[in-house]
Amino acid sequence: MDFSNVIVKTPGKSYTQGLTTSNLGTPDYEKTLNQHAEYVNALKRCGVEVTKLASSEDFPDSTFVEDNAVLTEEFAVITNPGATSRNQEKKLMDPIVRGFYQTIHYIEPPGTLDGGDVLQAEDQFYIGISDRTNEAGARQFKAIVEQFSYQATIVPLKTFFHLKTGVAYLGDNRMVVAGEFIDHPDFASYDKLVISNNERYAANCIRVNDTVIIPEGYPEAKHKIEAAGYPTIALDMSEFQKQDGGLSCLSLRF
Ligand code: CIR
Repeated sequence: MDFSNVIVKTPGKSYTQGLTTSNLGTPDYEKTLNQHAEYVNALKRCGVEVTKLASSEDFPDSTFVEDNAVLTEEFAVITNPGATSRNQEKKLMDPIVRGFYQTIHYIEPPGTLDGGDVLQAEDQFYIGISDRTNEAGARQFKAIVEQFSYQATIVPLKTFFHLKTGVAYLGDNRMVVAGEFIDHPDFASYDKLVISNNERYAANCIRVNDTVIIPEGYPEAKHKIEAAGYPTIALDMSEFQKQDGGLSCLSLRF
């Protein structure tokens, strides 16, 4: 989980009109910008170089850059995002990723794939099939990573929005799991930190170098992650949670 770079994107004013299923209300734009700035500060404290992209008003959800690409040590994949209003975000991300990578693969229609449905644990990928990622997209992604000697397992989702809404890899063979992933056979071989249902939003956390960044307000999750030996930084994520977003969605880490 060693990263030297991250890409983030400032939320535009249109962010408040983005996609959501949460019923938590409309985000406050000023508060959103402040929470995003705190997120960037936290990443810097973890020792990464931050590339900050300017906002794009045409794409209300484009601050959730994770869905546009999957970045590994050797290659990048530009996704084909599954939501119509988000699909062309990939065109904006492509030239940015080209600045960092020579080997770039693309998910092609009819395949769709959101980066939020891809979890990497060492040389193993998990690919969720969701409302955003279809089987054709998942199979394309699997074929790409297998060319580079990675393994990939396709995981059809039952209730979570994206795969990483409910599971995070912390390194050291350790997974943070919630909901349908707690007893999922695909994650049976990991040491699991189980997040209870009332704290399940905290399952979307990110390890960046030595630190685990977690959402603020989930004491049980914080305690379990710290007891496992990881220092944490807790961030107020209220305005991102309102748009179904979490900590992983807001950055590409590589
Ligand atoms: C969307 O519906 O696409 C955004 N409102 C939220 C995307 C969250 N991304 C993620 O979980 N990777």
